[in-house]
Amino acid sequence: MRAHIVFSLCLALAPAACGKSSDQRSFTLQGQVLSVDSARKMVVVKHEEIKGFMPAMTMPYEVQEVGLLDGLAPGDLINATLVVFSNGAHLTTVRKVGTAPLEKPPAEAPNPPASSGFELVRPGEPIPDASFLDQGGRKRRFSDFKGSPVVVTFIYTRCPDATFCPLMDRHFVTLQKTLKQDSALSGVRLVTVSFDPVTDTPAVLTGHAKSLNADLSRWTFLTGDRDEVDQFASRFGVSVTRSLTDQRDITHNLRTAIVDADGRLVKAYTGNDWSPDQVLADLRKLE
Ligand SMILES: [Cu+2]
Repeated sequence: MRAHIVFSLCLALAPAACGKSSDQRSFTLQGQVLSVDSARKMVVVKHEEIKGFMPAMTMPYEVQEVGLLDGLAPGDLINATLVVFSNGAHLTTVRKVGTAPLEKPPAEAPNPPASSGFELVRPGEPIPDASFLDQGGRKRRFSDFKGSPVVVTFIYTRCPDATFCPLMDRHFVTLQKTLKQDSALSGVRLVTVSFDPVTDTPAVLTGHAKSLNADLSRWTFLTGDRDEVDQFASRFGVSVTRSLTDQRDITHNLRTAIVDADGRLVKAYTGNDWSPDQVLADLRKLE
């Protein structure tokens, strides 16, 4: 959260210097490479606890330069530098220190598509299913939305930075308005997923929906089991880290995505610089 605020100030004052801000935080990340995706500058790492920052987990990480992935292969053990800034994180150094057998070689994995469960979904691929609770406390599965195109975003209601989660909310308010007026888009659903289930209970989400004048016949707010939400969100490229001492102290990036009526990813927007008009134009191309 602190990082959010620093980043916004920094954007306003000195955009060019932003990347070099001394307020960004660096951590040493040690782990094993599970997969490498040079086209997207991504590497999935199963890593140890990062003291004071995040527990051990498996997650996709972006690298600062694609060259950092040269020669890396699944199974490699690495020491890397993770730099966390407001709208995400990336690896700035990657050093191979060994190799070890992968726990589950892809060939023996139980599911033929052989994913670690955390790999990014690409356009055209089906969105994984997950179960949630909606703002009314009802059990919902993401697959329940099949049959309608969905615009989905990830937020938490306590986000203090007006250019992050609250901006996603405002964009969705704008989308809701147009979707209502444009009969060609009347079937489109909006889904906002909270990655802060500790705070964002169904009751809190109901209040949040009210404050946004959300039309609940079109716009659904979801919360759920933290790990399940995290895993679902990570498939869209969302990374969420919570302070070890306070689960509500959250650092996160942003992803907003269009999912078609068959439940396949159409497009994912990164960060906070997409506009409702862009999303509407992409929705109109669907049919
Ligand atoms: Cu936020």
